[in-house]
Amino acid sequence: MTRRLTGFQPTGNLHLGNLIGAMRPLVAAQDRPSIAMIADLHALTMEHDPETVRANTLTVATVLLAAGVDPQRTAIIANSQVPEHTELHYLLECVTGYGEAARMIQFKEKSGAGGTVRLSLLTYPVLMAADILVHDVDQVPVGEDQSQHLELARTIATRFNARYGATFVVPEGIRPESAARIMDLADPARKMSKSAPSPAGRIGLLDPPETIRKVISRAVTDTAGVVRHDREGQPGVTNLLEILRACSGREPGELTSYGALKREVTDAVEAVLAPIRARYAELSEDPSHVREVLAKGKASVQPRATETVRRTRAAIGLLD
Ligand code: AQP
Repeated sequence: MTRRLTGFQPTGNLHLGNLIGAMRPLVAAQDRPSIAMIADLHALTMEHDPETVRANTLTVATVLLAAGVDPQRTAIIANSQVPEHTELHYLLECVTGYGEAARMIQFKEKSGAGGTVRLSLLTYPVLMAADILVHDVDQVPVGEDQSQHLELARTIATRFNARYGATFVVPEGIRPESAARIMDLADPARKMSKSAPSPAGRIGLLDPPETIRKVISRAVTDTAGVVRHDREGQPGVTNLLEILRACSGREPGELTSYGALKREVTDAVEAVLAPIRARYAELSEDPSHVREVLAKGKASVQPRATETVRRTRAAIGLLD
């Protein structure tokens, strides 16, 4: 059976895009072996506050549980807690070219933003390759922005296998059918993102209803005055329609005004987020539970990860 890995960076508050694009497809596919990985090591590639990263890691794990990820079926792990990720990272660096890493669009964008560029930002895609390959995963749901990194993981795996013998499963990138790309409500040309400078276009999964209502009511639309699906011509309205479809599970009926559309979207989003918020509040009463879930996730994936690293060390020429 196929094995999947879905990653989440603990770089800020999870939002509706993360839920619709990644968490719900993960929950829907829990009949197959899956890993939900919190990439806390990746959160160290940019300027960060240690306490914030630690707190965010626990928050992401709690939100995953609140959104329906079942730890009995899906291993929830933090990549920093499974040291095989970092060990494999180094071994994979030894088969990756500097030019390959420096060519990554995300590296160019983030390193061009000014300030000190951490070496880990350059090698981030190699760590991502290790995150995937260490678990013998064969399917990785990825958004467009990560497809170049997945391609590099495939290249590294294929090259290693060719040079040192069959060692890695070569993973395939998939786009789950149910995953829509949710755009920023204030700037529908950009995707909704944790790290957008302004929260005006983002619906946080734990935002109170009043904030959600305000953000949706101020969502950018257009002057056409017609509610229709037209990604090119009416990106804001189209984004609202896609959110409505994703949250209500049905096609919207006849909507005659943007006001009516926004009210429907607000109700549909609230119906999806209210139970997640409630479950999150319950889970937060016992923080040790989340720690236990992470420890259990680690224990369940570690035997396979240890075996992959053993295989890799042997193939590349290290002593056992
Ligand atoms: N707007 C989005 N619509 C649909 N899916 C999305 N994902 C992210 N944004 C959207 C998917 O969520 C998963 C986790 O994303 P991530 O934590 O790895 O970070 P990201 O892809 O870089 O998302 P963010 O929220 O924009 O984070 P920052 O701002 O920190 O870069 C992934 O499966 C992603 O595709």
